[in-house]
Amino acid sequence: MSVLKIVILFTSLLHSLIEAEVIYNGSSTAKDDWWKHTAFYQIYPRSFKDSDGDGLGDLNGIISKLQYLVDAGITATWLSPIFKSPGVDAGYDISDFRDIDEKFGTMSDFDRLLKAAHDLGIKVILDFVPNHTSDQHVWFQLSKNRTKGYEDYFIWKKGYNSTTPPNNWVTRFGYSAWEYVAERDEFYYHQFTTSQPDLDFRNPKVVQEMNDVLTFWLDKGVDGFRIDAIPFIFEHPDFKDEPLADDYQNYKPYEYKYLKHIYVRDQPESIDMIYQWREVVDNYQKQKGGDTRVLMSEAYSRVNIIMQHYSNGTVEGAHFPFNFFVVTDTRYNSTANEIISPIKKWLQNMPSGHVANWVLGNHDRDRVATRLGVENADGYNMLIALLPGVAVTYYGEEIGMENGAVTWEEGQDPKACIGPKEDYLRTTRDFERTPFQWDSTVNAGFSTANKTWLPVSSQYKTNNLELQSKDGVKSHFHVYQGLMKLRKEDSFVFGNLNIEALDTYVLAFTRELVGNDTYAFIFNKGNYSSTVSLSPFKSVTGNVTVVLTSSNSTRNAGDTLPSGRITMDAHEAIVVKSPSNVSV
Ligand SMILES: *[C@@H]1O[C@H](CO)[C@@H](O)[C@H](O)[C@H]1NC(C)=O
Ligand SMILES: *[C@@H]1O[C@H](CO)[C@@H](O)[C@H](O)[C@H]1NC(C)=O
Ligand SMILES: *[C@@H]1O[C@H](CO)[C@@H](O)[C@H](O)[C@H]1NC(C)=O
Ligand SMILES: *[C@@H]1O[C@H](CO)[C@@H](O)[C@H](O)[C@H]1NC(C)=O
Ligand SMILES: *[C@@H]1O[C@H](CO)[C@@H](O)[C@H](O)[C@H]1NC(C)=O
Ligand SMILES: *[C@@H]1O[C@H](CO)[C@@H](O)[C@H](O)[C@H]1NC(C)=O
Ligand SMILES: *[C@@H]1O[C@H](CO)[C@@H](O)[C@H](O)[C@H]1NC(C)=O
Ligand SMILES: *[C@@H]1O[C@H](CO)[C@@H](O)[C@H](O)[C@H]1NC(C)=O
Ligand SMILES: *[C@@H]1O[C@H](CO)[C@@H](O)[C@H](O)[C@H]1NC(C)=O
Ligand SMILES: *[C@@H]1O[C@H](CO)[C@@H](O)[C@H](O)[C@H]1NC(C)=O
Ligand SMILES: CC(=O)N[C@H]1CO[C@H](CO)[C@@H](O)[C@@H]1O
Repeated sequence: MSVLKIVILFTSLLHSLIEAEVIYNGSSTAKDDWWKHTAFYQIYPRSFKDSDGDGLGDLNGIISKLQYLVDAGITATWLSPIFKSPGVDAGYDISDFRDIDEKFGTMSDFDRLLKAAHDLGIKVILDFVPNHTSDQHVWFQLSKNRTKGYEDYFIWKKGYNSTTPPNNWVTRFGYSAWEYVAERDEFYYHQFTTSQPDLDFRNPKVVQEMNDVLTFWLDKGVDGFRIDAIPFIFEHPDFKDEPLADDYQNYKPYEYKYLKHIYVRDQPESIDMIYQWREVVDNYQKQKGGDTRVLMSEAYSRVNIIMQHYSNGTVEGAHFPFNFFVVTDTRYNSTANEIISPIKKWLQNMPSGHVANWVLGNHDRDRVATRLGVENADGYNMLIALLPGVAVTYYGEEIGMENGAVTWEEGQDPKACIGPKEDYLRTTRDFERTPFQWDSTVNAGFSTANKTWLPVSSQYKTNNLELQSKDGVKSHFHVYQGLMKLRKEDSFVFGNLNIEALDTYVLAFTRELVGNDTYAFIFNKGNYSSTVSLSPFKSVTGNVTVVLTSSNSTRNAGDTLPSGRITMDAHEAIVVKSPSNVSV
């Protein structure tokens, strides 16, 4: 026997002694409210479907594709901003919170969208962007010339003189966060571009205005809000200079990372604002009835701060804050344990009685297939769909879309276009915002325009929905459809979670529920095959039956495998089931 074989034997012996840890006890309330086990699908309206041939996606385009969401198995969608905006920051610079931008359509288009979606059983969540307005917003115009009542809607501050701002704060995109306005002989604060002045949430009138905005859309019938950029809502009231970052030497003085952001991020008042918004939606439901209007909050903060978004023990906040830890803490070559670690981090820190959620991609991150490998795309879709709680899909992930190619000249993202050309490739978010690849026709079926707002990925001829939808083909899309069905099984809704690394790059978990089949998910994200045993999961014994596989797997649903010895090909992911075991 070779040394290698002995080592393997020893390792598998060791494994059979290990018992996978229960890291989440299933919740009996997991389905008592519509949002608790829903898969939310993020539509980036600019890039979903163009109905009028101008090269930019629009509301009528979305309406024309609602049936697609139904076919995919999706029951809730959230739309990135569609509000009136000069479009300096892809719609995150809003000039009227109560109107639809004409680029996307009209208010009556929106009303039709909402009705059509509801008729198909799809809930609609809107983006709520409280941290700032566009400088074109009438509130800013009125504040700029000190119209009575509006003087303090924004953060105005005297500088040392007209060229030296009140302090050293810089924007998220780099350079001073203060802009001088001669009319007031004051600077206004802007965390993002100069055309996005920050609202002053210490002014109760601003709080009321924004509550009224929420009520406006609730009256229209929307099902909730995704609240953008929570950490940036408040700044410290003393306006002191921020200190240098610990690793400031690595950055240029105008860059965001040059400073340690102790005064402009994660001020405790930001969390209270979430509690206050929760009250608005809860009171609305109490008065008007209907289903829960859900709040999902966006923040990249430390785990103890994020968990306060849910609740502080007495007051409830967001129904869930987006869980970005699996995104931020993993890389292409992460080991199984390195993926398990952020999963545990969330579940073990989440206040009891709350609902987890799993996110891998969005409009600010490289595409999952690009970042984590197209060969692992199915495995990752399976991972987030089968963990307990809410799953979030960014449009295109269900077909394994990769980053598009966009040149500096074609670029649209202000975060990158504002900076030097040589930094564009590193900083732009345009790559993950290219149009959805519907089919093999011109512009991937996205638009009939000669030029689309961002170029369609050249991969569309080989990777598009039409190809992946064909009967009988193994495809990312068919895997996704299978997942949306599978996650409705009681074991995935109510079951416990046991998770374990079975080899350096092989991650596995089970979902177990008394009286129901136990399901095991096994994902070999590594680039070599590996033989593993499910023995750490004590409710899995004997032979197991394959129920779903990644598209490149050579196995098929219905295949039988011995649970003690399963050889997983490189990048293969499978779901198997083991007959119900009453002793769980
Ligand atoms: C799950 O429940 C069991 C039995 O009540 C308990 O011993 C265990 O600590 C719980 N685990 C978690 C992660 O809550
Ligand atoms: C201030 O600006 C608003 C909006 O541009 C304008 O309607 C108003 O007349 C201005 N007021 C004064 C006093 O200039
Ligand atoms: C503004 O103040 C700075 C620093 O005190 C000084 O260097 C600069 O010359 C002043 N500019 C004007 C226009 O007074
Ligand atoms: C939770 O937040 C609310 C609203 O800010 C506050 O009144 C309450 O004291 C807080 N509770 C705890 C335990 O911190
Ligand atoms: C296999 O993966 C390892 C670790 O992720 C990496 O270092 C190695 O280059 C990969 N080999 C191939 C052939 O891709
Ligand atoms: C993983 O990838 C990163 C960057 O892609 C690289 O720096 C690191 O050395 C790799 N680690 C392994 C174990 O291959
Ligand atoms: C599937 O396998 C084929 C053949 O090995 C390979 O060319 C292709 O890139 C793989 N696709 C994915 C998504 O892994
Ligand atoms: C698209 O290009 C063709 C050929 O250059 C031109 O005839 C047509 O007018 C263009 N259409 C639009 C909408 O610009
Ligand atoms: C599966 O679990 C659910 C929820 O606990 C239970 O209602 C159902 O009876 C179980 N199914 C079987 C076959 O026991
Ligand atoms: C497991 O499957 C193998 C091959 O299909 C079969 O020979 C064996 O009897 C099965 N074992 C059990 C316990 O069902
Ligand atoms: C929290 C938040 O609102 N974030 C947004 C603030 O504005 C910038 C620029 O418009 C967006 O990129 C952020 O997503």
